[in-house]
Amino acid sequence: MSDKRNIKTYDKPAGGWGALKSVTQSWLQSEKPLKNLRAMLKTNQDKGFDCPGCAWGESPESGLVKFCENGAKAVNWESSGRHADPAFFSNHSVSSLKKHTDYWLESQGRLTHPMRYNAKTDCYEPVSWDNAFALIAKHLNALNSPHQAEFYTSGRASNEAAYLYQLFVRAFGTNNFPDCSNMCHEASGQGMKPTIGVGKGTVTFNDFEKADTIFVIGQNPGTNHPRMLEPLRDAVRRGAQVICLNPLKERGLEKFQHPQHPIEMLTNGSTPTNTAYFRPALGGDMAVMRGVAKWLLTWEREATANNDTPVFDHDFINTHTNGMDDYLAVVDNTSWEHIETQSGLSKEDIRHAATMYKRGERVIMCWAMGITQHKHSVATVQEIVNVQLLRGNVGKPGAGLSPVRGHSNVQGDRTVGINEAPPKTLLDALESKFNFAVPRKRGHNTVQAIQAMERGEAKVFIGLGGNFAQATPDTPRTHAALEKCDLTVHIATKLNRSHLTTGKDALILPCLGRTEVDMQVNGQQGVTVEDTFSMVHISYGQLPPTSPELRSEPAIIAGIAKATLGNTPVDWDFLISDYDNIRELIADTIDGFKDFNTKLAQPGGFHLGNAASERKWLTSSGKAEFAVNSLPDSLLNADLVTQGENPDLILQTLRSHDQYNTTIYGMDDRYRNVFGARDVLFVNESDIEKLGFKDGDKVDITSMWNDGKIRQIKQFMLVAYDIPKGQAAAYYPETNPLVPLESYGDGTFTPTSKFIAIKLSKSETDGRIAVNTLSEGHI
Ligand SMILES: Nc1nc2c(c(=O)[nH]1)N[C@H]1C(S)=C(S)[C@@H](COP(=O)(O)OP(=O)(O)OC[C@H]3O[C@@H](n4cnc5c(=O)[nH]c(N)nc54)[C@H](O)[C@@H]3O)O[C@H]1N2
Ligand SMILES: Nc1nc2c(c(=O)[nH]1)N[C@H]1C(S)=C(S)[C@@H](COP(=O)(O)OP(=O)(O)OC[C@H]3O[C@@H](n4cnc5c(=O)[nH]c(N)nc54)[C@H](O)[C@@H]3O)O[C@H]1N2
Ligand SMILES: [Mo]
Repeated sequence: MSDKRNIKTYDKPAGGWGALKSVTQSWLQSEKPLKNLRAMLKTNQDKGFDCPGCAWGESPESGLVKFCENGAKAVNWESSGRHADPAFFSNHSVSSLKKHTDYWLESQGRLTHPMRYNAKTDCYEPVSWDNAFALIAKHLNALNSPHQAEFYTSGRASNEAAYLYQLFVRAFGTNNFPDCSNMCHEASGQGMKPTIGVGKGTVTFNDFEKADTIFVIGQNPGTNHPRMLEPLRDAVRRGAQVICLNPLKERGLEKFQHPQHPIEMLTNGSTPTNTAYFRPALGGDMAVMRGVAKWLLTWEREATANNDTPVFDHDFINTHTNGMDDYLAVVDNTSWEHIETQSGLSKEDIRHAATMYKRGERVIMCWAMGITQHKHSVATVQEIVNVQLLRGNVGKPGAGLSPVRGHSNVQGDRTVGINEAPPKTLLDALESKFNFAVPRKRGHNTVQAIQAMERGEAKVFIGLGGNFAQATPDTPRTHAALEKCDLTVHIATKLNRSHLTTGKDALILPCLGRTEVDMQVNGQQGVTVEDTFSMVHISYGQLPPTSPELRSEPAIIAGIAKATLGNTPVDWDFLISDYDNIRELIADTIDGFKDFNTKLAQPGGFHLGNAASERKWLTSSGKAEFAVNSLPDSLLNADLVTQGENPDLILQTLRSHDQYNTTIYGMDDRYRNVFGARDVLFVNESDIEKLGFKDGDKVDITSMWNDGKIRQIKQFMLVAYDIPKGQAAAYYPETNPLVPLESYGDGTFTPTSKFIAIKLSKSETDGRIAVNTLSEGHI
């Protein structure tokens, strides 16, 4: 039976009335509409709080309303009036909670009390903070080696919390810092560091106003960075070019109408934000960029022959770069046939993109998960860098590289030391300041942490925020790995599935959210975050805490540290009595934070500095390096190629408009015309037919890998969609059971969430499954 329920047309532009309606709904559902409205108006304002949504930076102009639809959802979600309190936990055993969807779990509201799992009753029961800390200390101190514990961080933790956490963990003795960045922009840092000397974006907000050309590659800002649409739209208005590379025609990039521009709303008009839209194959962007370089080289040679203006920026190349000739040799050696097959674009399409690129004098290239979650992501990032270097588009106003970060402080967390492979300079600085033997051994990233728990080597898991069990690949394996632990601890705001994948002992430690007032001995505290443009600013919570039992993240970390290590290497209580004390330590040990507390007084915060943006290259040669990488022969796993196995489709996993990573706000994806469902698989109509199915059929999806394991999710509805042939798309995290743990990026260990080879089969029973049993149905 074909079931086309609720898949209807949404032809309105991004933003606009739809966004306003959605914001209103999230307000009302929060059950605290008036209080939250007051908080909303403080979002991203001076003396207000930093939006717990994405990492996009602010316009330096004040007075603008600086929240967006999805920021409003994030705020309302955090400041929910509902409570998952001790009574809730005594009514629901862990086994019974596991039967609910991720959406239902978080909808139960804010966690209010520290809770300890009791295996006998299969329930979480209240525990005092002191007993919780003592239990953690007992487990940690019983380990044979500090490397048997894993300390996860999600990207919402403030600089102060993250710094205290890394200090505690390193004083305990390990660099085991798996973090969400390992699954996110790892490839951006690893691609840029050896080439331009810094692992962060080189542009600031103001550069967007000066650019004449902006590339948006593998990113869906309409949903994930809505405030980015505004500078894109402004750019188009002043005649700049915006060039999108995305296999899907994402609504926010196609049309855009801003809810704060009433005239546009009334006329339902919209300004197109893209001037060209290219739809490459999944993983095809390196080939696209190689093709762009090939055209530039062709034109450069023609220009030389005809004595025309050169295409390359020779002054820049001669003064600032190294290795161009070797790079141009691989460009020459890459065939157009190879480029066309792998990119999914024709030589002519790429000529179009290259022409637009060449026309720009100041070009910014932005990218996100469509670039970083592939096997060859580092090489792809480096190819973007190469193309930018050829025309001197790094380190001048209006030009540069912009990996647009995800979580609101994921970049800051790395800056202050959440890093399993820390630079020597950081470790040396810590060692000289604190006088303890800092661990030098490289720690575990996310994939290695799961493998260590699976092997039984890692026995304690502590999560500072996030939802490790759902965000990570190979879901059943990851769950089993977590459940093998002696102790799992989650510092969290809301209940999620990670809390239900319990070790023998398990704790949930509820913390204050970014929106809440944080009172310590010396009064109300602010915390700092770093946005995607390396701007650091302070954030003050506005709402009263959800429960008097809540503690701040720094206070919880200090509590764990003191119970485990005593008052070494620092006086933990003193540090949290006033977060200025923590910031003093950051100022002394982390680059760019000199006079931290003083600088925070500047409205809008301060910039951490970026050497590459000043054309200072912190590489071993002292110059920007062209990277010489060959285009992969095939993007498919080599063993599958050898065995001659052909997938039905290549799947990318992505976010709907109604979710924040594993937090599901609702079951709609307005811009993609899906309402009331997440168990859908977007496929090109002709592929549906070719594979012998009909639009609306239910299918089981199996991924292909080389280890003989069967990874399958069931009962997904086929949706005929405007997607290139051979591709499929479906929502994360439901699709994570399909991603093999060993399928990760070269050098990055980032799961290849945007390139999964799959086969489809008709589901046995074809009836509609209840939406609220979704997650369980698939695992
Ligand atoms: N509201 C909201 N905001 C968020 C988040 C959220 O979940 N909800 N998450 C936050 C986080 S942590 C992050 S990292 C960011 C994520 O921000 P995005 O990277 O925008 O997130 P995805 O939904 O994964 O979208 C990937 C985009 O890349 C395209 N794509 C996929 N594969 C390829 C490819 O091979 N090549 C090209 N050119 N394009 C490709 C997809 O079609 C899609 O448009 O957003 C942050 N902001
Ligand atoms: N298949 C697939 N998998 C992916 C991705 C993908 O595109 N496809 N994307 C990857 C990416 S880019 C990322 S960043 C990761 C995200 O991975 P995570 O960062 O681990 O996941 P989130 O869903 O952001 O975490 C949500 C939980 O954080 C807690 N939380 C919220 N606010 C706070 C707070 O202020 N403090 C604390 N302590 N806890 C809080 C809540 O309890 C909530 O349930 O997922 C990755 N996984
Ligand atoms: Mo992310």
